[in-house]
Amino acid sequence: MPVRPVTEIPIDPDLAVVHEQGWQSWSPSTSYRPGTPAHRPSGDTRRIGAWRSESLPAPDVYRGEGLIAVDPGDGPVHVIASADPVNSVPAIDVSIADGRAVVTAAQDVVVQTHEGSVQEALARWADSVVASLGLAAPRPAPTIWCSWYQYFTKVTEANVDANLAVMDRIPVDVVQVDDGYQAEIGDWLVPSRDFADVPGLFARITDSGHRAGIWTAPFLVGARSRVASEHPEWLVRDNDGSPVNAGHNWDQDLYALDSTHPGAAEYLSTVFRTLRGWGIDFHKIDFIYAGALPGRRYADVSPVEAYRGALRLIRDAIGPEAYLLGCGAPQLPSIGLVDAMRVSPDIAPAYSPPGGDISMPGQRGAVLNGESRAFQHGRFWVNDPDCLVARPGIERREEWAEHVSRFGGLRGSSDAVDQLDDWGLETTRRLLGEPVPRYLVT
Ligand code: 9PG
Repeated sequence: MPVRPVTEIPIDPDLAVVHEQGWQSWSPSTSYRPGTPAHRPSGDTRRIGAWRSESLPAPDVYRGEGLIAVDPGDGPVHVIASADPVNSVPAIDVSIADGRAVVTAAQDVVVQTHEGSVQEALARWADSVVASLGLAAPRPAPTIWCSWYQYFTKVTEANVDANLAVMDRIPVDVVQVDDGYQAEIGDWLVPSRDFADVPGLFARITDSGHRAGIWTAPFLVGARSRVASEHPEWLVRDNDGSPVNAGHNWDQDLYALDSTHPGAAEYLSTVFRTLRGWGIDFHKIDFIYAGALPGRRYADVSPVEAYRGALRLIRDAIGPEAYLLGCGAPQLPSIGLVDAMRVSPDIAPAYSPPGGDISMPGQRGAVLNGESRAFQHGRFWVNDPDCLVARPGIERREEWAEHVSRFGGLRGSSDAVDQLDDWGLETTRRLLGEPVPRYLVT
């Protein structure tokens, strides 16, 4: 669809800001002074894995995915957004020329003007979305312990058991096993070498009085997986017939599962019904941008329709009571379909992300997005700013704890419990026990 002019907003170049909404959890989302370059990916793998796969704007153009805001500096904030933000997420571009912000978009957008800060204006827009969709208030999140930020992919069954034995030191509802229990990306029901009995482990978690949580990346298929070799017909394809590039991680190419293929849909349902049968009722579904990649699918539906259909399928399989956390997730297309949403790149022991790429793990990017997406909390879902990590060795851990306290809807801890010193233990207890406000931006 051709790009069309939307509006031109006169700005004060010294005071104006443009606020970009990124596509998915890890996409940099923040405000820029006109003339300041926006964060952009270093190459194709980063573009696919953390920005949006289709295209990038010219270097001097600001882009919001379905949502952008212009604060002219001397008048109300303009919010420009998709007319149907859950189903259609056009890129909305802003370029600055002759003291004006020139807005263009490829599909229908609406323009709202609101007094107040950019966050307040975005909150008013989000209120209008909530009202038009008739969304119910999000369910409060349980507190969680997550294996990732201590053990990463090296986690073992013994590690989880060891933490379970001392979990009563912190106020945790859900014990969530992250990446590492599975043999391969896509083979969710096949255990890795370091897990002898995955269902048994989840039984021990529930027997200990905790709820059981699990990580999956349900729309990714690793090139090394059984699913990829046994069911090539389940992959989303490019026009030339090759599987679409869903990124690169775990030392392998990644493909996208075509959830509209009946076989793949049945497989997804079986996976999540099986996890439910293991007593799991907290699901962190990750890298789910892969479910909305453009490409050829079995059914003739748009990428966003396919994505929303796949989330509904997962919800049907996990049951209405299970708590669903999206991660690596397209933001606007997830509205109404998840309980909580990761709104930022990962926290990491190092403050600055590798190579300065703000979408990579590091406190800098996590804080940037956590603040920028505060308006979403309590409206679309519960915001997950990523886990608290409070053990010694976490760079600037006091600042991170402060961020989680201010911007954390979902409260998680991701340290080996016995690695926490007095400060770490006290801080973890305090933050997991704090009441979470209904809204972060009113
Ligand atoms: C498990 C992890 C954890 C973590 C998730 C996600 O851009 N990247 O290459 C990228 C890789 C991994 C990543 C985020 C971004 O981490 O956010 O909490 O579950 O997967 O592999």
